[in-house]
Amino acid sequence: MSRTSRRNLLGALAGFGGLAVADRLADRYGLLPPDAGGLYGAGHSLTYAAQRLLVGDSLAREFPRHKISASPFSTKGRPKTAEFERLANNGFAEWRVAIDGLVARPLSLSLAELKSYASRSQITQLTCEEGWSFVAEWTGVPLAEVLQAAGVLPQAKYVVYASAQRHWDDSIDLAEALHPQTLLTYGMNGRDLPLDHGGPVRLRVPRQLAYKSVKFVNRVTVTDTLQGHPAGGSYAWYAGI
Ligand SMILES: Nc1nc2c(c(=O)[nH]1)N[C@H]1C(S)=C(S)[C@@H](COP(=O)(O)O)O[C@H]1N2
Ligand SMILES: [Mo]
Repeated sequence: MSRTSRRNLLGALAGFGGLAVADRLADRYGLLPPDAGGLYGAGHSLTYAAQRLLVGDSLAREFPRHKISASPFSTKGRPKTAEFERLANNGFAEWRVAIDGLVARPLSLSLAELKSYASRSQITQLTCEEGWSFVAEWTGVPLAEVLQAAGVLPQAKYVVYASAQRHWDDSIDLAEALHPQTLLTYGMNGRDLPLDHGGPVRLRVPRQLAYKSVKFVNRVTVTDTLQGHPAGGSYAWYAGI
């Protein structure tokens, strides 16, 4: 988008403030999230368009070490399957994260293989939509590194990620997937990622609300559509903070 059209769009968003206007502009500039339309569509579109334009590629806030929360909250549930128990009892030695879909070289990564990529640690806040939050140090491999190794095909638009826990599969757009702070995490506060916080592998998406940071991730699929894929269940698909 040119500088002028960007300014015009921002002016329109600020000046009219109407959801219908924002919706039309978002549509015109290709900024409609996949859950646009329906009862809550206009509101979601406004958030997505406004955030994508105003925030762009900005970084989620990172905190100094002394801000790390002493007792982080957790929603605690874990996959209730025999397969998950089996993998856990074996120290997740057989856990795999598949990278597939619109990639040149599909991958199936063990924890050891994930850890062989250059890691990044960042101290960020995990913010639940219900109003609580905590700060922790997260360690993992930038999803961008893994996607690059797999070779993302040019028609890619979204990344769908699956959890070993039912009902938590979700998706993000490619920009968020390639953002340097979006990590496939396997460590928290200097130790292995605890099961309560989604171990052995959790996708941390620190620029969005906590429900986008899906725990027990075992598959990442690159797509050009979200048709037929779950997109956040009853939550808004785009959860920028
Ligand atoms: N697989 C899975 N991922 C999940 C959830 C879950 O229940 N299962 N809860 C989400 C929500 S709503 C929140 S607030 C955070 C909670 O993360 P925590 O348990 O590390 O505090 O995980 C998110 N990711
Ligand atoms: Mo949450």
